[in-house]
Amino acid sequence: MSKTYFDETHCAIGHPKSTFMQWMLTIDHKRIGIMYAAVMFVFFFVAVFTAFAMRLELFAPGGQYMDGDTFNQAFTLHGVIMIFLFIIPGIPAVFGNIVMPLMIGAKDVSFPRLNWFTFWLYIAGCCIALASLFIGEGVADTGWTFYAPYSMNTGTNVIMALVAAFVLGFASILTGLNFLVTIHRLRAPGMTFFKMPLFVWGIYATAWIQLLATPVVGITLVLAILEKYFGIGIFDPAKGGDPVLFQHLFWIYSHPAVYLMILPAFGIMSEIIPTFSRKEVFGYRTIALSSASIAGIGYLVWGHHLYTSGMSDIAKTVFSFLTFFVAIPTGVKFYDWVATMYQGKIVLSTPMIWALGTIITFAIGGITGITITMIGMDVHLQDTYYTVAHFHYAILGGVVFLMFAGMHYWFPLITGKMYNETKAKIAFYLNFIGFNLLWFPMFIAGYYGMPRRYFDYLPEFEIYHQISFIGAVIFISGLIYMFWVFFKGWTKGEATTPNPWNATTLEWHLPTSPPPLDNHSKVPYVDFDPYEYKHGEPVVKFNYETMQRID
Ligand code: HEM
Ligand SMILES: [Cu+2]
Repeated sequence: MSKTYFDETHCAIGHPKSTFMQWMLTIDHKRIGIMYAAVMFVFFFVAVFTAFAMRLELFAPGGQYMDGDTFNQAFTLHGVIMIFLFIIPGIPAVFGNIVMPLMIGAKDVSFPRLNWFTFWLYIAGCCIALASLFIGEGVADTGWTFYAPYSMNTGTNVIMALVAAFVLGFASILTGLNFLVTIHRLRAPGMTFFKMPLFVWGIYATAWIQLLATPVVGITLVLAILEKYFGIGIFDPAKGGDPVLFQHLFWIYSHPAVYLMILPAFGIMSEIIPTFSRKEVFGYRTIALSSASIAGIGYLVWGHHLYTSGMSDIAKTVFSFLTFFVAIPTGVKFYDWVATMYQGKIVLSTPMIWALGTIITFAIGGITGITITMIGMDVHLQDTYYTVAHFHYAILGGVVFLMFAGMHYWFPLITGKMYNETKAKIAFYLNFIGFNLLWFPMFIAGYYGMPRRYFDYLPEFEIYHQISFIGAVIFISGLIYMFWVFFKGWTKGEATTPNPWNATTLEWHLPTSPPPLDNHSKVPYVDFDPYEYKHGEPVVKFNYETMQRID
């Protein structure tokens, strides 16, 4: 058995003997991706824990065991962790790192040392965020959007949270830069842009957003810090500033950031659907180009977050109009996925049922998004639980679910082992049922006027919160169970072959599973499309040692 990337690694400094230091200093893209995953999921569970604390408080009207101030801190902590520490780095940091270079036949990313530095910058950002819990007057209570003027006036430790977000933003920019250069420079010979796997397209479109949009939020956060310390009067109306300006600057980044989360997730969907339909993907070019156009349109629609903040009617109308356009390329992708499955040899393995489930949940998230794109509807639904349900359907039922789909899909590649299929499916159904029970009632509660960010409510909303609570218990059990199944699979699972799914893209044509340190034994020559199937069988076959085609 030849050595895998678990046995040996390249390090940023020297050749440490201890395994621990080898991991700390590793510049191998696969190991760095695993490190990101480990840290991110720890934070994910911390945020799930604060969410559960909120659901427990909301179980009945009136205060149960926390006061309003604590509740404000709980949802801020939940939102900041989920958004800045977990889902923005999310799929690019984990699967962009682990599989993107493998998919284009590269030995690593273009700048492996920068990749190492970026990971530690991310850790630094996380540490600053954590420190804000213990230093000063407690966690920020502003919500994850840090809206002025409240964030300028509250006594809580907003500054540190802003600095953390700034550092994390830097890490995001550097990741994007590294991936852009990698995709441009390190593709295997013969692999033109339109021969790249669709996940690589997703990462590519995302990387541009990371590079071009993140600096805007960086500057905004710096302005907020200056305002708070020196009172320079940018956002504070008492000093001639404009609080709505903060919202504009904030959403100019944060709306594209939503696509930064979802585009790589769509990329995962576009890998799984053809693999488990054993069919060439339908409309390859339209999927690829729709990622690019979503990334572009995403810059023009931030105003839909400000319908109720005071904007001219013309501005509102234009933003509403433009927002609808995002639905077009998104719809194109959905139709392409469904058309890919049509007359395919569908295999219902766990990654595929996650993908199919996500088509449902993300569609609900997307369609309810369209409803609040309409100005009149939004005036009614803004800051209600309808909106909370909408974004949880989109982010949790879209991005996070597809991340889970990807974890099942690439699990054999990363670990060389297989999880228990039946148990993994049970975990899926727990998650799927729990999730819908958790969030669907909130559309109704929000529609009837249950406001968000409130720790108390009128008795008529009780039933929705109670159903939601039961959903949360099932969902969180499902999450824990799923990670348990992964853990068991990794430690005790059966060994797999390099290509257990009969997939066609390059990351499945490695000499060993898990992959060796330097990935493919030879640089492959790519004179084929990414998803070539004939009669349900992959067309291109490789000799994994020489990387020569043998079909
Ligand atoms: C176990 C699953 C989850 C539960 C039970 C949950 C629950 C909640 C609750 C109760 C709120 C407060 C709503 C309000 O009063 O306005 C909330 C807010 C929020 N959640 Fe989640 N959530 C979960 C997962 C996620 C995930 C995966 C993300 C994103 C990756 C996320 C992002 C957010 C954001 C951004 C807010 C708004 C925070 C704010 O208003 O500042 N949540 N969630
Ligand atoms: Cu938006």
